[in-house]
Amino acid sequence: MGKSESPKKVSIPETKLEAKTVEAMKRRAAAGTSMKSFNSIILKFPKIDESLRNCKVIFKQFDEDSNGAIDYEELKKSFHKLEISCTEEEINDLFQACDINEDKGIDFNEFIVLLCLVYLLKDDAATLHAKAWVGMPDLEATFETLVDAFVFLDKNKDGYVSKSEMVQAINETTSGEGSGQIAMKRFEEMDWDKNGMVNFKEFLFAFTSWVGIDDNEDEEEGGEKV
Ligand SMILES: [Ca+2]
Ligand SMILES: [Ca+2]
Ligand SMILES: [Ca+2]
Repeated sequence: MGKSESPKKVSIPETKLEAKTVEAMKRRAAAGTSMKSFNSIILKFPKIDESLRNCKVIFKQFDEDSNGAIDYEELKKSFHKLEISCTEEEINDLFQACDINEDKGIDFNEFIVLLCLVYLLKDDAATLHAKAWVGMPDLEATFETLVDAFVFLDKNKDGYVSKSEMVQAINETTSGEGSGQIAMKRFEEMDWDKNGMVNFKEFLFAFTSWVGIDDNEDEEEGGEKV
């Protein structure tokens, strides 16, 4: 468990990466969202699903030794090869943040989240035209949709989605009984650390499970299909 990590500060965003994510998200929020309702997000699920599955191609490129996980060295090399400009520290932060099960490898789910974070954070022309996205035109649109969806939910634009924001987003469009309950359930799924706030990373992880990326793998536990 005990990895040599920089000492944690006890300030609000847990890591530098999270602070940067929040900053980037606020910038995006200032530009507004094209989402009109929670339902419009749901309607995009199939498209997102398909597009994210296609990331498998990129994943395989990164996973040089084909062991089903991207280790730190593989990540570093691939970023370099794809001309994604990140400092060693940034790559390390991304790796730590996305290696949720702490097995020192980035599996496919974790990889999707990592890529999307890169997309959000590296918001400059150089990276946007990096080779990573070449041949995957849908991917950019998909990441954009995910950012857009988050911005839609984050009503007060502070870079986090709170429980009440989630409820508000859903109630705005759906007027049926029980929709509030669904909102709660969705929210609780997202809020891993149960602090009442969902950051973009948590949101992405929830998304990767909602759209059922795992389903096409050989082993399937409890099959949470939508
Ligand atoms: Ca590997
Ligand atoms: Ca992992
Ligand atoms: Ca918020």
